[in-house]
Amino acid sequence: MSLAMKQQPSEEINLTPLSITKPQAKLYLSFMYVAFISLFIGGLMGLLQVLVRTGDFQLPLGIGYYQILTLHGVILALVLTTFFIIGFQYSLLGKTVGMSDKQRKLGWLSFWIMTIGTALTGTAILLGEANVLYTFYAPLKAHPIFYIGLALVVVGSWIAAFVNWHQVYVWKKAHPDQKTPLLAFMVTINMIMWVICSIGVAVAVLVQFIPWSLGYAETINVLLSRTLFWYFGHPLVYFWLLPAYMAWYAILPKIIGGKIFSDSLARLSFVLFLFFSIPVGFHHQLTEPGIDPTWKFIQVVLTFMVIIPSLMTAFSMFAMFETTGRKQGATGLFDWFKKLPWRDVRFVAPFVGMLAFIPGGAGGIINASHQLNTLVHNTIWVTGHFHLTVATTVILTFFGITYWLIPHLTGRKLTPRIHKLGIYQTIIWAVGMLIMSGAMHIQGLLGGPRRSSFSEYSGTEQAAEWVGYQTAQAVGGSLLFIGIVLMVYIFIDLVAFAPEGEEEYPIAEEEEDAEPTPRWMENWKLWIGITIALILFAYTIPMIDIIQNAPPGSPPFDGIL
Ligand code: HAS
Repeated sequence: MSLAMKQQPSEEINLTPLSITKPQAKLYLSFMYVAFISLFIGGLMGLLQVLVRTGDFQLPLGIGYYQILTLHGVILALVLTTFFIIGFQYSLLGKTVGMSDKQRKLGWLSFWIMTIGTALTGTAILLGEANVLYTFYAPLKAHPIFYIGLALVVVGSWIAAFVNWHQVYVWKKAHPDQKTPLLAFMVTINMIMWVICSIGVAVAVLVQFIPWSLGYAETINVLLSRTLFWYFGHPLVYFWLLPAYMAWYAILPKIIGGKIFSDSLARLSFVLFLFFSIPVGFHHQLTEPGIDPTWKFIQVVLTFMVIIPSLMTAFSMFAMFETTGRKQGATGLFDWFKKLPWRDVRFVAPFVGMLAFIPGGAGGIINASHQLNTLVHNTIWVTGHFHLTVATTVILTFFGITYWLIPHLTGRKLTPRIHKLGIYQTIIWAVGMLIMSGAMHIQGLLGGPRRSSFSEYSGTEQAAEWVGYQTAQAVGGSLLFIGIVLMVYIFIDLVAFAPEGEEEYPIAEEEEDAEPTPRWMENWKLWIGITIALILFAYTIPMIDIIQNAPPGSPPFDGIL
């Protein structure tokens, strides 16, 4: 019997709905500290990369390009995101369903395990012992500490997932007749998706990479390791996206003075993400030999299914903006647009993120189309795609959250000065990304490879064509670094220097006359059952094939220089 089931409701459970205590705030903030330190380190590496790729800058002190590229990818894509998300989600649950002292202590355990893991992985990279990039594709081999550190980050995040589910479970026990608050429902889904998908990378790391890097296994099944990675890697991108969607669906309406457009639609889109995020990893391996084309085709079809909940989200956002504007007196077809709070950085930053997702999402649809993928795969177009999606849509939404979450947790005010600085920060980010990501997309279409340092490729004409775009990327990347410095300054101000006061934790409500959300929306057994069935359908036969008909395994390559 679980802990919660043994407890009596209410008194012993120590629910703290709708208020965040100081010890809780300390836990949530700790995750944010790691996230913002990561932002600075990762951003600095990004700046160095774009400078190297102009051909006019050399890294000092024998530092290798692939060393900083690995640090950039790991620290931004894996560490910054995971820490921000877990800290944010803890705060969402603390606010909507409450957090007991026991849960908070387990929250600290998750924090420390993740932090130790990050330190180990970071050390391996800094020592030049793990030049394997964030996807750590075999047969590139890193020091075992790199993989052990990553495994610890995953284990810490699982503890966070179990704490989150326990928080919701305890609340549900105490409120059996009420629907789970929307944000708590969304966190539950995101963590179910995360745990199911990260089992793939955990198996790859524990069963394949660690024994191989320690020398216990001579060779590695390369295709199996990549397949397990992408079983994890695609849902990973939705693990980043869904917290941004949480803010779009359930927080932005409050900021713009509106209501949630549809609670049921929001929940349904999250359930669809759970179904279709995982059985689609092959769309990252479309050019990979050794996977039967039928199964690639099936996973491409499933990939097109995962576009639907994003289209539902786009519809929902337009509807929410329009209804809010009309309630505030807008008339005509597009007047509501003018009613949006254009001076409120808590709105502007995520809104620019949404705008970026229009080309970012369209690029994803291009990537997923098998024939077009052959044109863009392994080119820097893909890098352009993910700088629009994760590094703009997601990160600008996270910045938007930072403007109210941090002062709420530290008991300070978002001053007009910081507010204005935030608007400049958003503009700088948008312009920098437009230049950098735009140049990456074009250079990719001209054949420019991704994951590569500056090279003249023995003076070929085609490579000479790319240099102008690489210079443009350096201009955009430098603007982005200025954006990072501004954001870190804003963060420090909100943590330690802004005047004391109260900042709202904005959680939107439903319309008074909203249709009730159907009870079957919380049929967890059904949702998890369908998810597992889809995964088994999409992966069982190709996995057996990959294992049974594997070519000889590969001995390790000790990283790239
Ligand atoms: Fe992707 C590669 C396909 C979304 C991240 N993607 C990557 C990689 C990353 C990444 C990191 O099929 C590189 C991995 C690596 O290192 O190799 N991606 C897709 C598809 C989608 C998609 C189909 N990706 C994302 C998101 C990411 C992300 C989200 C991060 C957060 N991606 C691919 C494929 C590859 C790939 C292939 C492999 C390429 C290769 O060959 O290597 C879809 O989910 C996209 C659906 C999105 C939409 C947009 C909806 C728009 C919305 C905004 C509405 C705006 C409003 C504003 C309301 C259909 C919701 C109002 C505006 C007014 C004007 C008022």
